[in-house]
This record gives sequence, C-alpha cells and structure tokens, in this order.
Amino acid sequence: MVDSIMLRMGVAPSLYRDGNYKVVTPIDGSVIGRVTLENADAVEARITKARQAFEQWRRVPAPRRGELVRLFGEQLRQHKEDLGALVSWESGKILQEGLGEVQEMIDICDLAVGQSRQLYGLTIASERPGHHMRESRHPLGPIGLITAFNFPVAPWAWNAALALVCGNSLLWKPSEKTPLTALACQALLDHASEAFGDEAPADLSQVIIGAREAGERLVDDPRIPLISATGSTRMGREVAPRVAARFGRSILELGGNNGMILTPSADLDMAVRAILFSAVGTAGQRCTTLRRLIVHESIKDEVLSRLEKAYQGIRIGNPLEGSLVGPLIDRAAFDAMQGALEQARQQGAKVRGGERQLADRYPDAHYVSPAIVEVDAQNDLVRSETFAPILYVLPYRDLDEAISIHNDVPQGLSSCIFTTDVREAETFVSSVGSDCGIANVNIGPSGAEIGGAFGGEKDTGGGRESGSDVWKSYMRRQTNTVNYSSELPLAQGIKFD
Ligand code: UN1
Repeated sequence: MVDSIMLRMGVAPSLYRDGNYKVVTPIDGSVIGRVTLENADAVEARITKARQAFEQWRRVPAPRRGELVRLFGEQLRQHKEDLGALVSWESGKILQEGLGEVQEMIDICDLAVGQSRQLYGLTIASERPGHHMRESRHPLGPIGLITAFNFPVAPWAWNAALALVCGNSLLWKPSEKTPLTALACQALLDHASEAFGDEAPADLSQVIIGAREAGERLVDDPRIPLISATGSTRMGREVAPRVAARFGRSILELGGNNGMILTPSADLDMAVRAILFSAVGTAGQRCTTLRRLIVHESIKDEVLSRLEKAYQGIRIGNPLEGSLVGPLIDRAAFDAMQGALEQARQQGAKVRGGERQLADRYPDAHYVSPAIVEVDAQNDLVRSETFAPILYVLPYRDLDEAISIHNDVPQGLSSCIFTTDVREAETFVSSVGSDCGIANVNIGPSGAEIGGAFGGEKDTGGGRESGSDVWKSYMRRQTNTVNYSSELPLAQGIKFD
C-alpha cells in the first residue's frame, strides 16, 4: 500500500526500502519503510551544496522563482490523495486531516506565488539634498527546517514555499518518525524543478534523514542564517541558544497549552462541536489542540454532560477506515498520557476516559479514548503540555478571573472565547485579554488558515510562520543611501574639512 503510494509519487525505491532504520506506522505498528540515517559528515556535504544552490537561485528573478512554487503546487494538487494518505500512514492522523494538511501546502503555495511579485521595500526621505534612502530585502541563504511528526508536511511547506520565492535554498530535517512523507515532498518538488528547467539549481532543496547529531550539525553551522524549528519547548530550549550563539536567526514554533473560555452567553451547540474537533481531533496531537476548557461555573455541569455524550459517540480506530480519532504516535506518548492521568487522579481530579482501546486488534499500536479531567484549580500538571487527548476542565466566576487563569501557563500559542457578548469578545482579543499569538472568537483554537501569521508567545517560542508579513523573515533587510548630487554632505550637519 505505502509502496504503491510512493511509486505513484515517483520516489526512488532505494530511498525507502533498503535502509537499516525502520519506519513504523502508528496505525498497527508494522514496518512501512526502511531508510538510511545520515551522519554529521553527510550533513556537512549537504550544507556546502545548499550554499552553492543559494548562490545561483538568488540571481533568478523573484516572480520566476514563484513559477517553481506554482509548479510545485500543481504537483501537490495532482498527488493530494496519495500524499494525504501517506501522512495518515506515517503520523496516524485520520485521512480527512491528512488531506487537510496537503491542502494547507497548496494554499501556502498559492500565497507564495502571489508574494513572489510583492517582495517590496520602502523609500525614506533623506535629510541631505540630492540623496535618497530606501530599504531593500535580499535573499538570506540556505534555510534549515526542522519539523515534527504530528504535522509532517504542512509546516515544512509554510516555510519552504516562502523561503523559495524569497531566493533561498532549503535543508529539511523531518522527524525521524516521518521520513517517508518528506521523501515524497522532495520527489514532488523535484518533478516541479524538472518542469521548471535549468534555472533551478540542483540541490535547491534537500532532505536530511537523520537523528539528533544531524540536527545538531545543521543548528550549529554559521552558513545557515536561519533555522525554523517546529517541535516541543524542550527541543526549542536546546536549539535557540545554539543558533543565537553563532548570531543566527530562528523561527520557533513550540508547545502550546491552548485554552477556551466558555461563557454563559455562548452558543453551546457550536461550542461543543468546536471542543470536540479541537480537543480530540488529531488524537490531541496538534500544537493547537484544546487542552484547557475554562468554563463559567453556572454552565459547567450542563457543558460536562453534553461533552460526555459527545465523547461517547467518537469513533476511535484505524484512521484510514473512517474513524474520528486515530492512534497516538507511539508507546512513549501513551505512557506520558497515562502518567498525566494517574497524577491527576492522585491529586483528586475526576478523570473520565483515557483508557487504551483496540489492544486486541492492534497490540503494537496505541489507541486511547480521549480523556476529560475535571480540576478545581490550575496546577503544574495542567500548566504542562501532555501531547495527547486530555482536556482539563476548570471553573471560573467572572471574566477577569477567566482571563487570568487562561494566561497563567508558560505557553502562549492559541486561544479562544465562546460568547455572544461583544464586550467579552472584544476584551478577550484586546491588550488586556489573551496573551497568545492566536486569539479567536467563537472558533476553536486549532485549524488556522494560512493567511494569518501562525505562532505564539512565551514558551511557544515567539516565531511566526505562513501568512501576513512572515515572508520578511526569509530575507535580509538592507538600508541604502544613494547620493545623486555632486556634493558630499555629511548627515547630522557634520563638517569634516
Ligand atoms: C501543528 O500542530 O504543529 O492551526 C500545526 C492548526 C494547523 C496547524 C497546526 N493549521 O491547527
């Protein structure tokens, strides 16, 4: 099955059949590929090639560079079903979400193609006669991309599509858990390059299949001016100081602990549907997953009973067979979830769900029923991100208290309020409301469109990816002063003769 998908996308079998590192699907624990892990020396050689590719690519006019991304978008449209299914095989997310992830890639390609004709700077009035000043944006260099298992392809594409139109080359280190989707993306980009012609240098984009040492090599190399990394806060804490130590730049998209404030005026039918998608979708393994429901005490019991009913109807099972919730990525994720639930019980919290499912049918996979954990107050367990479907439910009395509970966590990715009261809604998105990078009204915290800047504050790392003016992160800024007079006046009126 996986083999035929890979073949249709044109990935050379030697890349995913012959290696000594096993790629396992979380669907049933079987081996779906064998890749070769590269060591630090191989990465070193790739960085040299990426540098050469950059030197050529930056000379190609930006709208032409956009044409390559347009062709890549066409490849993605043609292979959406195959790549979406492969995302399901490798990450365990349901097919609908696998397809959604590929659609995010297509959307960012469209955005980047338009942007390729809009890499604008600005002009600035000079204080000196016969002078003008302007600000230009130039390509940055080879960009290092590190991505996580849970969104194996879209975050790469958010970075890659923009970085390419901005004139950069790419080095991508995907999660070791999801190398096949990365190889497939590389093959599709190669097809686009062939159709595009010689202007696209060889090695414009490379995939590094490797473990920790490969990532470290990338992070430490001063020839890579920007590292964009998606993953845990723990990973970000290691990457950020290493990149900073060599004065590199980073875009970090790390952990989230996303909350919803559910007010008495909210449309509860809508809220329950939003909670379901954002708390149990992707088996709780999105960085934007809803993890904390901060609900007004007057409606808490009603909301809980509605949620219990909704949770009972969730189909848990093989993500390719029409379930709503697929497996956790691996045993470690399952253990982390069980550990968190056990801790909650010990603290006296009421835990519903969380049990292992389908162990008979899939002894080597880890399916769970999503859990709801009722707590009286926010504690350290609730403040930490467990990458699994656990929804903590916390009561509040007034909006100020709700906002302060909401913001009292280390992470700051996504957030939302459900209310029909305009004062509450506007307060939540104001400067004294949510402290997150994303704050929504009457929409869950997950499932953002690519048009907006995506990312968050505090332990989420501060990076922004995809839409808005994020393209500027992939370019260097240059201030130009041009003298078209025949005098040489100095700024600030300084006389030097
Ligand atoms: C992630 O989980 O790393 O907003 C990214 C969302 C998706 C992206 C999630 N568009 O949920």
